[in-house]
Amino acid sequence: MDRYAEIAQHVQNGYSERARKAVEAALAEGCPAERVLKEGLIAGMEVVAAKFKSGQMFLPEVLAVAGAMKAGMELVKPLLVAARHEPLGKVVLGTVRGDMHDIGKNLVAIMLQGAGFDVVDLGTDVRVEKFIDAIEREHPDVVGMSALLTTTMVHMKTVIEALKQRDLRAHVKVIVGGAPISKNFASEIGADGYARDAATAVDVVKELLNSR
Ligand code: B1M
Repeated sequence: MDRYAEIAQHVQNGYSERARKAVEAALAEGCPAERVLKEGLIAGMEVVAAKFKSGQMFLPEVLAVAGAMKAGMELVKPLLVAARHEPLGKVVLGTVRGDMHDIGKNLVAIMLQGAGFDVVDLGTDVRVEKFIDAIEREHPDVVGMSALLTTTMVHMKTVIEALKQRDLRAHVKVIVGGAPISKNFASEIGADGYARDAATAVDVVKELLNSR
């Protein structure tokens, strides 16, 4: 088993300490941080997501997996961020109200930072007022919203409506993403962009900034 497969296996098993050590070893051996992230950590998480969906894994196991993913990501993140130069722009990012899922949103943050953007991460369960306050305070170029639940994705529209009411909509581009989100949904709620994964999110944010 190569290092990447080993990391993916520890993530799948929810072994935080082993995942952390395997990531540490891979980086010490010169494995690129991008490959450790994609072929190790994300690959492991993808297997778990499929198993959870089909009822082969349950919440307590998934929580352990999330911990292992986080342990690995903490080592990879500074390396991806260190490669950056002058900020390309500022992005305010958060998982919407009622939603605690942050693994995908954190990946988007890491990828954006790695690509050279300043990211203000508001965390999870972000209420509309918190998005608005951050936008008024930080003056970002883009606001990014993540949702993993069909019951919380509706809050994305609430934020966009609040931006209009505060006359902020023209000053900030909006990108949305997350497992239940589609391009159609993004257009319906009036977002400027949609990305199905973290790498695409970087491309979309760049396109949105170029289109201003
Ligand atoms: Co939850 N969960 N979960 N969960 N969970 C899902 C989302 C679910 C699809 C599983 C299922 O039943 N099949 C289901 C939602 C069903 C639905 O709404 N249709 C579900 C449920 C029901 C729940 C609970 C309600 C379960 C319960 O309590 N009974 C509960 C809700 C808690 C809450 O939020 N209020 C819950 C809890 C949890 C855990 C806490 C155990 C854990 C989250 C841990 C954490 O995030 N810190 C968890 C997890 C891990 C999952 C699954 C298994 C995996 C999600 C994940 O991290 N994927 C998930 C199943 C699935 O997605 N198939 C599931 C890996 C991650 C890299 O992908 O987040 O999709 P993802 O992000 C991708 C893209 O979507 C995109 O880029 C990312 C990277 O490529 N992306 C963006 C994401 N945000 C973006 C933003 C962008 C652009 C792209 O621009 C701004």
